[in-house]
Amino acid sequence: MHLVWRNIFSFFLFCHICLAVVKDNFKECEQSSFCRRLRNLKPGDSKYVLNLNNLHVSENSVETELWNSEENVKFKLVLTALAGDMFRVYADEVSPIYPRYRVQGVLNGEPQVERLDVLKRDKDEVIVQSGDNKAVLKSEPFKIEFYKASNLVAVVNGRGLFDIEHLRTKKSETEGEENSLQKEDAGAWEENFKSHHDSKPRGPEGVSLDIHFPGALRIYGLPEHADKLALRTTGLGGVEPYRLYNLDVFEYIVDSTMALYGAVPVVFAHSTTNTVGAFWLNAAETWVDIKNSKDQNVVSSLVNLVSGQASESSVDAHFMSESGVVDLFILMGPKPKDCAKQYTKLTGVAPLPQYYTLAYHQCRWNYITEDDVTTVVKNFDDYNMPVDTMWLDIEYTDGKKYFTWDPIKFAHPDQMLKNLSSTGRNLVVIIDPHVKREGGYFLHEEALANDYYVKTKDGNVYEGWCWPGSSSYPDFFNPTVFNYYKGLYSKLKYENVDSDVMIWNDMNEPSVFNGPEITMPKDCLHYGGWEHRHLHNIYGIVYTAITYEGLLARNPNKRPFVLTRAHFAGSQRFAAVWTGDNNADWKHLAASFPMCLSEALAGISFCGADVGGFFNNPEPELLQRWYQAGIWLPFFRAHAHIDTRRREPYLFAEDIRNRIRTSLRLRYAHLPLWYTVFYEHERFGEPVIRPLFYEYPNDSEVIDIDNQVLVADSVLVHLISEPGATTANVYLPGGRSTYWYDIRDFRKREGNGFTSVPVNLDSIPVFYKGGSIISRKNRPRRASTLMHKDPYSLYVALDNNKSAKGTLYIDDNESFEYKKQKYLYLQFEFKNNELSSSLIDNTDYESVEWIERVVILGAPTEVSKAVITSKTLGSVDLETHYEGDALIIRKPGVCVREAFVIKLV
Ligand code: NBV
Repeated sequence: MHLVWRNIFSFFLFCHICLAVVKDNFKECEQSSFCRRLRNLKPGDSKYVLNLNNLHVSENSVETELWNSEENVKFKLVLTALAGDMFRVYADEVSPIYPRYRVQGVLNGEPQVERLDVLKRDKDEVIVQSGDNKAVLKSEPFKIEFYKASNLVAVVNGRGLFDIEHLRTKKSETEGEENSLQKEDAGAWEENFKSHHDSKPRGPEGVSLDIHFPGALRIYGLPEHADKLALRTTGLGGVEPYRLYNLDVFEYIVDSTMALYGAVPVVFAHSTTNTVGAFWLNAAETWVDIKNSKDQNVVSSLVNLVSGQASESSVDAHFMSESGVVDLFILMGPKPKDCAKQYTKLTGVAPLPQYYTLAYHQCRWNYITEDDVTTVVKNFDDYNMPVDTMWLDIEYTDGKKYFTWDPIKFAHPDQMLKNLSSTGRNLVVIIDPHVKREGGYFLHEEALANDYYVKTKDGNVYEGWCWPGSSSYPDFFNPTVFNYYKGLYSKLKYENVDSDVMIWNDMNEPSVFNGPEITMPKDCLHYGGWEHRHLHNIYGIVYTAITYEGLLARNPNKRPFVLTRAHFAGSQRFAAVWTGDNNADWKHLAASFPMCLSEALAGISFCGADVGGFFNNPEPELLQRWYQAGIWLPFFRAHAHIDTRRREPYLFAEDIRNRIRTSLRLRYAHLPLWYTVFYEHERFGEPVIRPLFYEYPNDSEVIDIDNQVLVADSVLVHLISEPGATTANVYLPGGRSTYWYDIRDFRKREGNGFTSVPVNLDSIPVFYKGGSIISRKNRPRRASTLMHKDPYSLYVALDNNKSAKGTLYIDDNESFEYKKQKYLYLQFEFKNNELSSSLIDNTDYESVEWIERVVILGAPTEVSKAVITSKTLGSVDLETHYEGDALIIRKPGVCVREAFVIKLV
């Protein structure tokens, strides 16, 4: 047996060496029996009928019987109105042979319900209303239409693809299918499925549902895929449905609907007049077919052309899951902002992170000794490049036994941590879920003794193969294991050290080298007797919930930082994510923007991609462009595979070093902005980075743009993802009355759509939006932790009315005191030639930072001086001068905590 595993292990390593995604290791829909079955459902009249004679009405919901008329099986269907303009559609079998799995722990608490009124009720149709939202339940064929005011925005079962496979009726039929498939394709996953049948004859239990979005031009969502932001039509040209199944895919390819490490089953259908979302709460393997009417057959467009009929655009989404119940949330919008807030209302937001976690992270597989770590940091210092956090990959452990340290290379972790924190630096170490099966390893022994591991279908401890060799996997769904594992983080606590070790969770899909599709067999058993198939996609989020809680229990005064690879809806509450093992090529750099934008729309704003590319060695131009772009994604970390050449930025020639240093400093200068936007994300539930359509929903030109991000609504960044670029085709939105200021020279441009902007190697196009006020800290430092008392510079970018507004959030950068009103949330406003500040909330934080400079972009000409007025300063004249088109006000000298007015004279 061990020999077999060893071979598999060598194969796995070989795969890393040959550096190509092993596409055949992963299923296509045809090879997954449930996907094949559900995808073969034919559109048409649904066999499901709602028995509206039998309707139970409560204050917030209606409940009725749903009947599969062909197989005579009864289901119950509940439609509930939720607070914040949402509906929930829930359907489950009335008397199942076995209960179906209902997802736990993903929602941020039980959703708040809203009043619902029945407007009409007869045997064919029931109309309910909640606020200005309406739902119409139709009996036969079964359908639910959703209206925003009088506009039809979504139709559940519009194409008749709703199905809940009844456990018993189809068993023999499916077994036939399984057998015939095995002849065609004896994939390991099918073996698993078969053995599942042998052990526990639940039968097929797939769930399928289609949603039609009339009027929609595009649909977004369903991270994680290395694909464009706007989802494409599947089926066409053999494009596979978007697959949601958390998998460890080596060197993934871009422009693909293949599954990756994370799965967030939410979509947003968008038109210039309306946006509506749908969240499919299901933790089993899921595939989603998308049809954009724009891609539908040319013939029907021609027919319409001839007949003079304008065909309305629409999008269809068809969700297919292997098991579970139907639990669908319709987010009624009507704008992208509303949908984003509705979704975070359901699944939560990212808690405000510590300030330093928004700064630069330096990682590599691996920094090999404590001295190595010290030397790298020293080099950053010597070359005047800022860095906040050093990362240790798996080699820091004693033989891949997590919660231990290599006794020789990392013999003094406390000392290492002290050294780091003495210069304001922090440490993150990796902790993976697999446990080395080695006698004497405390974790393995305790897990064995206490029966903590996931079991095989026969009830034995499941053994898989991962980095440490033979490994087992704790069953984190068991509350006892949850609490036990949580407690382990106290082992990484060092007394008398200022900084806490933070955590990177990897391989938590879970990755199993010799498992089907490099993961855990679906028939493995979890707490409560649930098979792995039902909850696969939430193994990773549960693991990160433990980490978050473990860090919090270890130090209740410091905000935890966790980075995770596997993720699901709601992961934002516990961890940041990165896009996994990308490659050092231009296409992967290009993919980083749409991938993180998609995550951000799906609630997971704290996202980044390995700067430089994980596999392979980036050419210097690529590396520079990656830094220039990476500083504008929320999570900013450089990382590299163990086989790559060292590429810490100070190792390069002077011109390259200078450009990377400039990028790093630009990130550090904008940390007050990032911190403020993260605070606002926690408070208001909007994404930290946004695609253009989010802020400009009425503009049909922007619906496919995903090479630009907006930081909140005020900074626009255009990615350069090809070598040798001399110009960039930047889309400046908003129309002629919207101004965009190039941050390099403060030149003003109008929002006229596509604009050719010259570029050289020194920078990529970045603009401040006219009408915003951005707070920066421009003094270069070695680490963000050393910038706390540094003064602010305010960049006031005027709009066409010569006014601007902006916010700034300030607190102690690390603790939870802000929850006790110890913070400042400031509003700056410029109008009538006056800049003023005021407090948004009646709170206080004893900030000593002051304002050292105000830069006014698009400033009035012929200003000769400025006068500041504040309580402590009284009235003082300030020096002003012009730099190009910008007016600089030097040294206002006022403490940021104090209200002030600066008048231009
Ligand atoms: O722990 C090693 C790597 C890590 O560096 C990378 O960031 C993860 O995505 N890990 C995957 C395991 C194997 C990578 C080939």
